[in-house]
Amino acid sequence: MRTEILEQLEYGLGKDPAHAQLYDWRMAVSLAVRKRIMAPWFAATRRTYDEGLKRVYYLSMEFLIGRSLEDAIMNLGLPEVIREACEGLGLDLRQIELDEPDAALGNGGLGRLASCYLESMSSLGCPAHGYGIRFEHGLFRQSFHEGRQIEDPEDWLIQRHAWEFERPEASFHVGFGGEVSVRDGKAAWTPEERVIASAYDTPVIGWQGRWANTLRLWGALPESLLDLGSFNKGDFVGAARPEALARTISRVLYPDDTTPEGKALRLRQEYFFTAASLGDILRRFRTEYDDLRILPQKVAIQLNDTHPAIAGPELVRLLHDVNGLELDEAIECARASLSYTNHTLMPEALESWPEWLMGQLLPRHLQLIERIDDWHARHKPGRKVAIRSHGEVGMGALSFVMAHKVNGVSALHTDLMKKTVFKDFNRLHPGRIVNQTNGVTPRRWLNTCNPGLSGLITRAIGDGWVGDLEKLAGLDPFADDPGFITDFAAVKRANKEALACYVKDRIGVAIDPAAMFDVQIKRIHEYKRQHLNILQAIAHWQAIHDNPNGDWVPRVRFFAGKAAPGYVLAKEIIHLINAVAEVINADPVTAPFLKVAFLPNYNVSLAELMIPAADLSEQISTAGKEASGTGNMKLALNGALTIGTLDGANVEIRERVGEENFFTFGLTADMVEARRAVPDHAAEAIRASATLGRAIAAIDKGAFLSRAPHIFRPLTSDLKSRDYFLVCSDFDGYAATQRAVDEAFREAKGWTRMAALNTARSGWFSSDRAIRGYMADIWNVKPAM
Ligand code: F58
Repeated sequence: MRTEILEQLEYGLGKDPAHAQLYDWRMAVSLAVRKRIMAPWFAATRRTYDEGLKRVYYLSMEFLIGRSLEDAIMNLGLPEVIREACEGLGLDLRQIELDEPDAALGNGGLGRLASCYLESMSSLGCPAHGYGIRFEHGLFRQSFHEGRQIEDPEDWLIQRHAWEFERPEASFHVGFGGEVSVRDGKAAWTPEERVIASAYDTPVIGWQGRWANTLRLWGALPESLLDLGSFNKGDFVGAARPEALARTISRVLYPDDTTPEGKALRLRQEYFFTAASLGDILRRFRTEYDDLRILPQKVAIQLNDTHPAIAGPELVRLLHDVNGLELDEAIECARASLSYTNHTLMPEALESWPEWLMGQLLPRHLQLIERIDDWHARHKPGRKVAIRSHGEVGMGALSFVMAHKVNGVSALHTDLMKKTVFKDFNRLHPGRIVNQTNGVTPRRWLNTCNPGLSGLITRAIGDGWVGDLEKLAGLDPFADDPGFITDFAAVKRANKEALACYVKDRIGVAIDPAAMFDVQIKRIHEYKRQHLNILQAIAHWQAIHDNPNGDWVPRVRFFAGKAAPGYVLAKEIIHLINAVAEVINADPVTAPFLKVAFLPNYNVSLAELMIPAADLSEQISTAGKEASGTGNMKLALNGALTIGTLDGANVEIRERVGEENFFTFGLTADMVEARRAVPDHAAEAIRASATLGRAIAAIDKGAFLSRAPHIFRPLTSDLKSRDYFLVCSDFDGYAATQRAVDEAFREAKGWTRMAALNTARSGWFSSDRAIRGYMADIWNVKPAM
């Protein structure tokens, strides 16, 4: 391995070892590791062809990958070999691993789920491709200036990406605009404009290196790089226009779509990667089979949310317009191949496109959507559901109609889907909606990120759990083994010390690793209610002040997460948390008992540091709003206890870990609507809770930003009036439950026992289990291993 690394450095990168920098060594090590992936990768592809195996295609606008080197080393079983080789070369492997930038081609849970699922498909030997966009700039970099969020562009591709293979030979022309004409009774679309989708492949190696699938990301290029006419006239900027326009499509993840230009770009991105992926899927299919009607027997295409929903009409176009299948046959064939995962019930997040925009960019698709609506109405006459209505194309409805299975991501979410957004569709198509509760890969989210706990588990029950997480159940009896509990607590303590060092280093706040580490890490959103958490922190701080000699349980309240750049209230929540943190962290009276730390730039790598160090996991969304959550699973798996509402997968986590090992509070999904209907529910809740009233009053009086007390007014007045997410109504229940958490934490042994039981009973939340569910219930695919 040492020779291999040197060879990569010298001959692959052209670098003299005497002058190599950390980046060069990281590239050399990565390329040496990557080489070991080639044999299983080729073998998997060959087997899939040789045995005519059915393939899964996972279409996702987002893949939140994080770093890859450590994951690859672990899955290939190479940690010892690489460590020794690095030592022999005088290199620190950890330092090399940490030098890798995160690939952050996603916003949050949805994108991270896609990455966990790709890893599980490889680990299980499910023949699959992931398809997405190779964004040049991933999710923005977050920093704070005077407590406010600042966004800077992220530039992970400034350095060479070690894991990808450019495939200029695999490219597709993707059209936009233009006209539809009828020739010989057949519709033909002549786009006005075309861009090239060019492929970049990354192998995804599974556990124990036995199988590897491909993540194929598309980059956008112009058909012609330069407008030579303009160039020769001296208009150099104009000459580069075609290139700039085309490349914009794969430039930035989820651009601001509040402007008409932004909205059109998003639709272009969606069609761009969907069309290229379907083109590629049919090309591959045609190398093996002639009859497109057997497509559903050989191909399962999963739509990760509605972002690739245009796949429905695009596949119909390819089958009907281009390949001559009858329209009904084309629709049936497409439907039998497609399935759709819904990740949200929030009406504002359900995509729809104005017909005029779709007609402009994708005229043939708009026509086909009308035909699909007609076809649907013919099959279900007299029903009022339609994809097109009020001048808009509903992408949820389109996905539903064009999928043979539609799934939710937790039991509660699936149930609510049937009762709310897809109520009418569900009545028309009973049985189409199924549930697949989310899962997370145990390789990254326990084995790799928490080596201390992994080692302890392996010493207790062997190492089979990494490939079969339900084996963690074998830990249950160890929860009553004092030696195991002592070791479990020692591992947690060491992880907390590591995080404490990072916090001191990064934001200069000194924290005590003996304190309870209370973490809320996720996107900042009103429904996730970070403001409920900080309000209770304020109340807690005030209570300590009232009685500084009280027997308080020391706590550090951690926050991390990004707000969408255009989401004003979410950014205000960040500002408030930072302002509160500044005051509390500077208060000598409360210092022994309370600190608040908002860590900037939350990403996969920071999650890998925070999750193993957490004692308490905050999962406090308004019931009915969080589709599932996956951070909740990662935290429970790593031995954090949850304080949570009965929302998303919290419900299933609680069922499995036991309600006595879970802190539940708050309105249930059934109660939420009724509560919202109570006139002045917020004012009533504030009147009933002196603690809450006092906390809000402190914000209003400028206790946290004396120079500009009005700054948080929009937030507090919303809380006092509309309070759509019922922060006030849930406050007292939350505060009381936090006191119960404190009491439990005092009993260190009892707490660790509960933590260990959370780990032991979280095995079901593996993405391997989830993927087996998709394979059996949706894709009809058998594992190749
Ligand atoms: C998340 N959705 C859900 N959307 O909120 C979460 O409950 C669930 O666990 C997770 O999906 C996986 O199923 C989510 O992350 C997004 O990131 C959107 C992507 C498109 C732009 C707007 C955000």
